[in-house]
Formats: sequence, C-alpha cells, structure tokens
Amino acid sequence: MFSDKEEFKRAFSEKLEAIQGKKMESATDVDAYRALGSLMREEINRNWSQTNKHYMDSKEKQVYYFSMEFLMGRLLGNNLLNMQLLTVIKNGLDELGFSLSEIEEEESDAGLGNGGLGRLAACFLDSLASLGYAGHGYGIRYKYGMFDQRIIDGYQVELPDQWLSREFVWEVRRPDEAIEVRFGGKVEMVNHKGVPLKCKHFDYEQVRAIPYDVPIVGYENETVNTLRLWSAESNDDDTLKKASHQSGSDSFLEHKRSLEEISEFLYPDDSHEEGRRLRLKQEYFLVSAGVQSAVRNFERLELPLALFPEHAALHINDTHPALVIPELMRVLMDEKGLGWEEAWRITQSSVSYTNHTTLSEALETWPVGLVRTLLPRIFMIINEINERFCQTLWEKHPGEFDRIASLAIVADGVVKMAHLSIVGSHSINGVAKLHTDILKEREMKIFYDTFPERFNNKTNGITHRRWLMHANKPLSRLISESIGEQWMQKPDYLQDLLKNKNDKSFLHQLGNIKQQKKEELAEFIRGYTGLVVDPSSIFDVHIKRLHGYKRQLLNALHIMHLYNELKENPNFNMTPRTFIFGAKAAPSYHFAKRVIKLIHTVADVVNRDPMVNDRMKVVFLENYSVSLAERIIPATNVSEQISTASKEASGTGNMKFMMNGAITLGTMDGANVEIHDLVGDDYIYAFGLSSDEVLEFYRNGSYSSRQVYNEDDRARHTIDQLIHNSPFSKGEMEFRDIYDNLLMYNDEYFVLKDFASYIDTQSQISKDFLDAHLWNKKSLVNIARSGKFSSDRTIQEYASDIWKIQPSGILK
Ligand code: GL9
Repeated sequence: MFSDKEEFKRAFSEKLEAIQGKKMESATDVDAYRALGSLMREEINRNWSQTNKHYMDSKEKQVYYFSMEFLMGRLLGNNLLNMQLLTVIKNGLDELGFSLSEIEEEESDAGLGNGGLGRLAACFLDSLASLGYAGHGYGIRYKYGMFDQRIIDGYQVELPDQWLSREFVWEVRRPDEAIEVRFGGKVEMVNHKGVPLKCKHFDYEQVRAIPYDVPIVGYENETVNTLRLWSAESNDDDTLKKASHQSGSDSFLEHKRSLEEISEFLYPDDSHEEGRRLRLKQEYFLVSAGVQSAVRNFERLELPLALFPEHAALHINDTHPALVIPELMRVLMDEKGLGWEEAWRITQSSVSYTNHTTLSEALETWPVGLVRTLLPRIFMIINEINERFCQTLWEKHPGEFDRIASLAIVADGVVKMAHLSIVGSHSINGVAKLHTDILKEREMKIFYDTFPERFNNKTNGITHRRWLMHANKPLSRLISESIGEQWMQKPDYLQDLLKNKNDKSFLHQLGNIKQQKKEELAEFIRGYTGLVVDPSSIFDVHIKRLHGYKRQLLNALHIMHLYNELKENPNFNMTPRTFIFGAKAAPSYHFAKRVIKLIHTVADVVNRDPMVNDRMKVVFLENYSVSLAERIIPATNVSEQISTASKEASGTGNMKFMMNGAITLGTMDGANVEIHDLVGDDYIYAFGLSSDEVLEFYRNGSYSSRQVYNEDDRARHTIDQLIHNSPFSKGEMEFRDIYDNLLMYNDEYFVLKDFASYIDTQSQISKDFLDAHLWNKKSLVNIARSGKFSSDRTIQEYASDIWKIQPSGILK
C-alpha cells in the first residue's frame, strides 16, 4: 500500500483535505482518525472484494458464527498491525505532528458484548481471518452496546453506551443485502387430499434487517472476512399500510419505533436469562436474517440444496441463536419445498453448538405461549422436532417416561433451548476440559449417554495478536530478539523462551518491561482516578464481570483482613500491594452491586489511612472495557482467577494474563486447570476446594458456613466487620445482604470455606515476589507455555473437528 513514509504522508494529507476539508495545520485527532480510517478502508476493500470473489469462485465451505455478542473493542491499532502498516504510519504521523496512540483514542470501543462469551467471538474472528479460513460473524448492530458504567458515591450507575455517536469508520451499510424477518401472524397448513402440502403464514409483521458489514483483516495474509451486523428498520410502506388499519394518529411512528427497537440495545445480563419478549425478538431477528442470508449466499453457487452442509457451517455461540435450527428447517421446507427428512438431514449436518456455562440460571427457556404468539411457524416446527425426537426415544427406551420427559425439548410449559441445540446439531462442545467433563458426567449426562459421539471439548483461546503483539509491544520485541519472529505466526514457538529460564540478564530485562508497563498504568490510574499508586508494589488484578461465583468478595475480604493485620500490628511484614479491580454488575443484580459498593468502601478506608497506605492501595477502574484491559493486563503481576471451582466454564482473562507474564492465583477451575497442567505447581498459585469437592458439597448438603465462621477466627472477625461497628460498616444495613448471603444463606459460593487457603496463598505470594529473579522466572515460564492458549489453536481444532474446513487458497 504505502511503500514508504513519504508516500503515506502525501496520501494522508490529500485524504484529510478531501474528506474533512482541512489542511494539516488545522486538523484535529478526530479528523486524523477519519482520514486514516478512510485510507485504510481503501486498501482493505481491495482485499475484501478479492477474498469474496475467491470464496465464490472456489465454492469453498463458509462458516457462519452466529452470536448475540461480539466484543470487538477498537480496531484501528489491530488493523494496522495485521496489515503491516504500523511502523510506516506511526512514523509518518509523528512527522506530521500527530500521535498514533492519541488518534486511537478517538475510536469508540465497540462493546457489543457482556464479557467472555462476546470477547471469545471477537478473538475467533481474528484467528479465522489470520489463518485464512472462510469464517464470518453474524451479529446484531446494537445502537447501544454494553452500558457505560459510572460510579457515584461508590454505587454503580448505568448510562447508555453511545458508541455510534462517534463515527465507526469500519462499517459499510449494505441495503442491497437486506432481508425481511417476520413476526407474529397466523399459520395454516394447506392440505391437498388430506396431505399437508404447504404452510401459509399471513397477517405477520415485517421487519427489515439491514446488514452493516465490518471487515475482519487477517494477519499479513490479504484475507478479509466479514462481520455482518444486522440492524432493524421498518419497511415504511408496509408499516404505513398496517398503521392505516389502526386508529390513532401516531400509530405509524409508534409502530415504526416498535420495530426498530429490536436492535436498540444489548441486554446487559451475564450468565442470567431474563426471559424478556424483546430479547426473544432479538434472537429470532439475528437468526432469521442470518439463515436467510447464508442460504442466499449458497444459492449463488448454483448447486443442489442437498449440498448445503458441504458448503456452509452454521455455528451457534451458546443457545442464544438456537432458533437457527427451526429457522433453517422453515426456509428449507416452506421456501425451498424440501420434505421434512431431507430438511432435517441438512439442518443437523450444518449446525454445531458451543455451551459456555453450566450455571442453571443461565440456561435459556422460553414460555410456550410467548414462542407460539411471536413465532407461530417456528413454534410448530419446534413441536414437530420434539415429537419426532421423543418418538425415537420411545422406540429405544420403551416405557422410560422419566428419561423421555427429562430429554424433551418442550416440557413444563417451556421450550428448552439447550435441548433444542443438542438435538438439532451434530456437534456440542464445552470450552475447557473440566467444563466438558462436567457437561458429560453431570449437567448433560443423559444427552451424552444418548449421543456420545456429538460431545467434544474445545478449550478456549485468545488472539495473541491483540493481547500480546498489540497490547504489549516491548514484550513482543524482547521475545523476538531472543527467539526470532516465528512465534507470531505459530505461538507454540513461545516455548523456545524456556532456554532463558536461568538467564539472569534476560530475566532482568523481562522484569524491566513489566516495570515499565506498571509505571505506564500507574500514570494512567493517576489521570483516571486521581490516585497515586506505587509501581514497585505488587499489582494484584481482578478484572471481569462482577458475579457471586467469581468471588470478588473473597478478594475484598482478604484486603479487609490485611488492613486489620496492619492496624493491629504496625510492624506487620507486608510486601506493598496495589489491588486493582474492574467490573460491571448486571443492573438488576443486587448482590453484585453491593459488592461494588463494598470494594469502594474498603478502598476509601485503606487509601485514606496514612498508617497503611504506603503498603496498600485499592483501585477500582470504572467502565471496564476491552481497551482498559489492554492497558491493565501487561502491567499485572498477580492474576486473580478465584471462581468457585466448577463454576467458571473456562475463563479467557486467565490466558491473557499468562501470556503477558502475570502469575495466576487461582482455583482449579475452568482453564486454570490446563494452565496448571502446562506450567506445573511452582508456576501457579493454586488454592481452595476442587470442583469435585464443591460438587460433592452441593450433592450432600453438608457444607455449613456457620461452622467455618465459628471455627475460623480470621474469617469471623472480618465478616463481622461488614455489619458491626468497624471502619468498613456503613451502619447496620449497607452490607447486611452480603453478610446474610455468607451466613444465613449458607454461602453458596464457598467464600468462607476457601478464605483461609486464599489468605495463606496470598501471603506466600508476598514472600515470593521479593525474590525478583524467582518471580521473573515464573513470569517467563508462563509466557513460554502460553502458546496453547492462542485462539489460533482453538480455531484449528474447530476447523478440523467440527466445521471440516481447510485454510483457503488466498493465503499469500
Ligand atoms: C462464559 C463463561 O462464563 C466463561 O467461563 C467462558 O470463558 C466464556 C467463553 O467461553 O463464556 N459464559 C458466559 O455466559 N459468559 C462467559 O464469560 N458470560 C459473559 O460473557 C458475560
């Protein structure tokens, strides 16, 4: 594109004038962001149309990754990296008096996701394109993404995320590819001589799904895939016709609004389903637009429909898009005229499903009445799938009513989306070894017994391009100086770093880079919060959604405990620490919001007390996001991964930290187990109950938090401070719910049970950190062993085991 800096500078100033009407001297960072985005898009567009043409000509299989969430973050820096333009453009901008990092700040952080599940989808897109696979995302273009979190007086307040108020330079609106999606109405079977011939759907309401395509740029390979985000618009003619039948002067506008509301906002619940009508509308909107568009793409190949599964894979990211199954059946039967058997064969062989959680409150079910009225034809098809499925079960297990009832898709007045997903797909995977085992042995055991061949594990991964090469450039440079650049293409080569395990000078350099990143973060914290933190202290970081099972409370109680120790014994030997939190709570999750308040209360007490605040500080960074994570992770020493064992399906933050040389302080949960397997006992701080122990406690009900409270002085003393006269209690009531949760409701997440083991492990960390050589060695081993957690490895496994695709020929 630009062979040199001078060429770039020329093109940039022309572009600035052409689109912003400004000369260099008067251009702002926003102008520069727009001009740069526009220049890059021209280059991207060439490769994009080439890629699409190649996919058409070769007729190769396309993967469609259906997800209600894509937590993309910013794209500018990543696209520059992947397009190999970083150095030329950074230097060119410098000479023109701009700073690339400041221009990057002008881009809004696309937060169309809640957390791990949405960020995983974003990492997968990066890996698909970078490995040259034909894989695309289908999602919703929410007008408002994940809410903007403000903390007022220690309480979380949610504001709408106005991410589109700054221009999103990457998207392209494609009205030519619009799709009609139908809701409501009535269905009737048209019979011919008693044989059902066709299904007639009428009196429905029509919504227009308009795609906004975002290019997904592969790393140094000229592949550009597509993230297609659907936006709901009303078809004004149609809406007008409808409205004219109704009374009331503003019914046209009201109606229009009700249709466009579908893509208005992202539901901010993590691992919890609210069962709202609008949410079901969103799910079907994505699914119907996506399925119709995938079928249309296939038809452009002019091949018989029977070959659909050889040319398209539809993957569902959790059960949220599970209606892909009945929707594909509908299209194949009602629109393409196929019979049930053939449509079912095609559907099952095209669809695959990933389960992301075993938390029962997250399992989606929809009331039968809602599905029937909102999606009458889809409901009919789901019923038919259910009846046929129960029939085959009956033939296999005659008389086993209980078994059949527990496997049914429609039962107890609800449609069970996980059951639908399992029955209608050819592959079901968990996201870490432990999680998949729990699915097979417990949560989905009867399904596993019924379809063992469908179950498999795909341990999650993260893109090392964003999370190491982009987020931590000094570390990337050091790695390459030591082992060459091969690791960038094949992150398993990071293992070669192990040769430096006892190399004093290398470990020292590694330590220096961490120190540099900590200083940068300390500077950022000062600007963001006004707090001054000590960059030589241990940076102990807990960033993720606020949830009971993730146990931010355990961390907060430990800080309270340390504070008590310091107050009681001013000579208490403690390695200085900075505790850093970032977390959003679902707006309706009362307990989680109380924990946020508690963290702020603890922070207030600690940070204001001169007797302790030279040794500890507590920082809460509001509005945690992808771009914040990119600043925090490279600067972390201790990675808090302390979920109640068995609850965190995988975790992916744990992998990002490991790759950046932080040491995990974790329970044997999710992918922590695999981190442990890779690095060994000496390079991870493992503590707490095992998942078997937790599950056994749940089964036999023998856990008593009251007993721990009575026996463990440290725990009792700390917990009492929540409600009794103490620097932390804000009157009796502020933290009463937390207290009750721990004692009256028997501590569902085993916070008290793991308290002692957590404190002791933390105290070991304090000692070990003082030995810089030892600590840097731990850091090195973690980086060196982290290659497995590149999402490139994960995507290669999905590609070969589930989707049956190979890299496309467009790789350079
Ligand atoms: C999650 C799991 O809880 C995580 O353990 C897992 O790493 C990710 C990705 O597989 O999926 N499932 C889930 O519902 N969420 C996850 O993070 N929640 C959010 O995304 C908020």
